[in-house]
Amino acid sequence: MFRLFSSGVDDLVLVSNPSNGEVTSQIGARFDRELIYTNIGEVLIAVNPYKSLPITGPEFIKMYQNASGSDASPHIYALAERAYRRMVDENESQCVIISGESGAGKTVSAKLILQYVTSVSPNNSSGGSGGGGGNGGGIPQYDGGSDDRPAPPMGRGMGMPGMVGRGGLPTRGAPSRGGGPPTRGRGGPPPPIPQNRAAPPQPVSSGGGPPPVARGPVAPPPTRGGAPPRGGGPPTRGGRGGGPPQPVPSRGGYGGGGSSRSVDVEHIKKVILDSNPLMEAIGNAKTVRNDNSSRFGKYLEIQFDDNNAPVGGLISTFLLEKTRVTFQQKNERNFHIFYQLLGGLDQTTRSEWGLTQATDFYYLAQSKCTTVEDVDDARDFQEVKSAMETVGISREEQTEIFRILAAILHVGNIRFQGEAPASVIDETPLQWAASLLGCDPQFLGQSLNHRQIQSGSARHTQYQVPQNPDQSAGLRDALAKTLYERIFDFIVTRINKAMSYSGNCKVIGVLDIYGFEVFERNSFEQFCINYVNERLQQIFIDLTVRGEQREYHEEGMKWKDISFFDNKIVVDLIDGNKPPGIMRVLDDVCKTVHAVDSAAADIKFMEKLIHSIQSHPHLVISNTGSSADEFTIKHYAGDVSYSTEEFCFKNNDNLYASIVGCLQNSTYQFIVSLFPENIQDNKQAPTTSSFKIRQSSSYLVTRLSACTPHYIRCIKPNDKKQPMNFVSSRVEHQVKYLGLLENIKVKRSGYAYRQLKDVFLNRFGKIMDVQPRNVQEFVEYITRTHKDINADEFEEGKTKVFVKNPETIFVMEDLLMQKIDPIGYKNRVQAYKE
Ligand code: AD9
Ligand code: MG
Repeated sequence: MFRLFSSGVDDLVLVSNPSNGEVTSQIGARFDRELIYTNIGEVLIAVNPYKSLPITGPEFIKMYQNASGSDASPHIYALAERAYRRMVDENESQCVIISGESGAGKTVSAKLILQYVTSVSPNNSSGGSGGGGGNGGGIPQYDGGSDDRPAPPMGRGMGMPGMVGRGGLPTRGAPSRGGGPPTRGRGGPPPPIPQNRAAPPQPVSSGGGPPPVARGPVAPPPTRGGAPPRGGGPPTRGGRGGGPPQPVPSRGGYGGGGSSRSVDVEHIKKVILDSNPLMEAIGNAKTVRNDNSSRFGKYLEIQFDDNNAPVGGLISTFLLEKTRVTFQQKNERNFHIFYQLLGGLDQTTRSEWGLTQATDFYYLAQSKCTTVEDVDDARDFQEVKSAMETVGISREEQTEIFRILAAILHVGNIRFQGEAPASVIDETPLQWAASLLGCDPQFLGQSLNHRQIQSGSARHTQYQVPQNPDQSAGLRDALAKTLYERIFDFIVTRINKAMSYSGNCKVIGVLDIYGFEVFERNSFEQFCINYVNERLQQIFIDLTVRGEQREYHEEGMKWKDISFFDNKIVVDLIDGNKPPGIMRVLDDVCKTVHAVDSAAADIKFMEKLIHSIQSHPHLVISNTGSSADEFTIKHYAGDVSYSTEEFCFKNNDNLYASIVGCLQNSTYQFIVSLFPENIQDNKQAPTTSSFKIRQSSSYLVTRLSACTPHYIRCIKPNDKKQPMNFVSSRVEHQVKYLGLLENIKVKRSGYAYRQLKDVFLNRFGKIMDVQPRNVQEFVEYITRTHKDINADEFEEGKTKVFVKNPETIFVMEDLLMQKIDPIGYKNRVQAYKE
């Protein structure tokens, strides 16, 4: 069904009177014809159809691969083709920046880009590309080196807003087992892991540490799942030979010491594609906005060699929403992997690990939502396992990972009561958790109801401070979140290892970060996410609006700047140094106020904020009294009020020494290896979350700025996930805050076309019988012979010629065709008429 307004233009630059309403109408008109893609110059707008349209897949890839840039209708493949082609032709790194709100289609878009690029690129590397080091694409590399190259300057994601790069998870040598575990007289054997299970054979303990017998967590009493079978005895390390062969990624001569470095490109392509379901399992969740919402940001760089084949890749992640492990809103779910595990794990292992159904575990049950329409968790679990194999996570390691996930579920069921130190209401979950983590249950219990605090100027005095039930629950949740985060980091590191490449390369980066968020109640997480979005908006403005105007100035053109909202002022408000921005104030408070009392620290933060940033056009603090607990930032995308509750606690993101100490004494070497830090070393100043997020977004901005950018602006047409339903008011809001109008205006009143004078004359000069000597001669000729072309269409800068209207260029292209290929031109006109 058609709307009243026009059927919509391919490129919104052609809209003669652009307004937010008009732009929305144009996009809507196309959407009604199932045209979900529209251009603004080279920016692609993509509206989520919420239904599968027959516009993707191999046939379409072929079509776009063969179409030359200007012939192609707006499509995500056209954008992908442009990026790939430019990388090939100009030997330059490219990036695709995808933005839009939750559920707008960013992740789907990112996957389509990957699908396109992996499918059009060759399957063989150039081989023999020589040793590591440099890169041809002009992108800053932190190191051209090997797998254990240093992580990018962004910490290793210990905090909520961490960012993991390759090599992010340092591997630890021999664990320092300082002090030894507290031994109690209760040393029964740990719940044994049977050796001769049917499928899949899953030997444990991937090496290094002592077999888990030395200490004795008590076997959990049989509850729901029945008693864990006590057969078997402890797994022996020597027994590994009996396990399945470790899947070693076949990578040709890679790492084999040979001089030829031909890479198994097909394998790399498989890793790139398979890493998606794996990353989604551990990083995505059902939210009220999106059944498969990404709860972390992801920047994937695919590395290409001289043959333009993908020979490697690097994933950087950031802002993992780890609070989701312990808390979800109503009707949302925890990360997919938990449900996949419960649905897909074999029965024997389930009962061995005390796994029953989702509703039995508080971390999964609290939100009253455990299933997602049209999602088969059990089937997805198989896909995840196979993806793990692809990236070289062995069966043994898979078991280690799954066991920790099971432990997290039991941890969530631990409840406390009484005075400090709080006591555990029911020992069962504690014992399950302890046994699955290879810890002594009493030691684990102690780490939860006591907090280790360092004191004194050199912080060498340690106190065990008893915790009340609420505080103990906080420690319990910290344990769950930390474990989860370490698994997440481990998997990212392994994917990166499977894709690692150290030769010359240029990259195509794809950024899929979760968009601007406004909830009823916004906390520190939203504050960080929205900050990153402000930074991304800045790059967008810089490249599409400011950059464009800068070029006109540089060329000495007559040009009146279009006004646009430059959000630098908001970015400075958040991360500025002088005057101090909000994050700086927060960090100062976190440094000085002892974080024991988190509420007091939040009050102090608010006081300081009011004091240091008294008036700012983008900051509103309506209640400046002693009970002030909220501030509002006027973001580029709208106003957001943040509740300061727990700001300091979350910013500090302490790793509790007692918890780490407990896990470092695990009988499972795998767990020990996830906690390589030296908790006795107090010299290292703890970095705050906000510091890390500033650092990782700067890193991101640097990486992106070194590439030629391509933009996809995703739009969500309605809030009910309804297929093909376009709610104009919802779309108009997004059109507004995405700054599309400014983008169009600059493009329109700017120049649709620009080219170096020689190149321009070389091409269009052919329209004339005698090659023109300069631009002026050409303009005189063309305006004399073609009355509909005006002289003010053209402007000469210092080095380039600019042409206002795209139509003028189309007319000139036509004239050129008529001149150089009259027969071909006639045929095309004929074909068009038919
Ligand atoms: V979030 O910020 O991670 O919560 P995204 O990533 O922007 O969000 P996503 O790509 O996950 O959204 O899209 C949400 C859902 O919309 C998908 O699961 C699909 O069901 C649906 N979708 C999105 N894009 C398309 C498309 N091009 N064609 C069909 C689509 N369905
Ligand atoms: Mg997403």
